[in-house]
Amino acid sequence: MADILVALGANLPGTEGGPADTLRAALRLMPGMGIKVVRCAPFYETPALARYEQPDYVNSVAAVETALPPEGLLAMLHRIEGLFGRVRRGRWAPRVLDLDLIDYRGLITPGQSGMSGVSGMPLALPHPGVGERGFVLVPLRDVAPNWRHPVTGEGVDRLIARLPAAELAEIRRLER
Ligand code: A4P
Ligand code: MG
Repeated sequence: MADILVALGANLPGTEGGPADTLRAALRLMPGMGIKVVRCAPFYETPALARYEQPDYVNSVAAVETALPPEGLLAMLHRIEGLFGRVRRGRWAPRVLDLDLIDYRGLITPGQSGMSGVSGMPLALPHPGVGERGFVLVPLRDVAPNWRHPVTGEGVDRLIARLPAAELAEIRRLER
């Protein structure tokens, strides 16, 4: 059962090369940090959802298993981001690596409807906005086709069907 989901995103080159190289390197690192990658979706190139012009993202979603509790897992994900030189420059700024905890066994935290964009914000689960973002939902469906939004109960297919066709058309699967 794929019940812990981590979204990966990158849109700046880093020490490993381009965004796809960074994502691959991050996935390789996880097992050594107590995060077993059970399955990973293909990589997708997606236009940046941003307030200003920035490079396209490479996005994916991994189903993982871990003994870490949710806060411990998020802290570990932040550590991995740090290893790749992630600098927090503000909400929606371009980044070398973004690892978001999308769902942890259906857990719903009180602040989940709020925005997470402030550094040091408490854990928000499910990740705010997951239900409306093609760049998360499309790879999420690859690894967890039966996933339902923990708050609304809507299935991933239905959430994707609601997205604008123009947005979906711009999510391009990359060869690995
Ligand atoms: N935080 C709380 N809950 C969580 C959680 N479940 N997962 C806190 C991850 N982080 C969580 O995160 C901000 C704060 O949220 C941290 O203190 C963390 O502890 P951040 O990664 O520093 O900031 P952010 O990612 O810029 O903010 P935010 O609001 O999480 O943005 P998103 O939602 O991650 O969006 N366009 C495309 N095409 N693809 C993308 O991947 N990503 C973003 C970032 C914007 N546009 C994009 C993409
Ligand atoms: Mg993030």
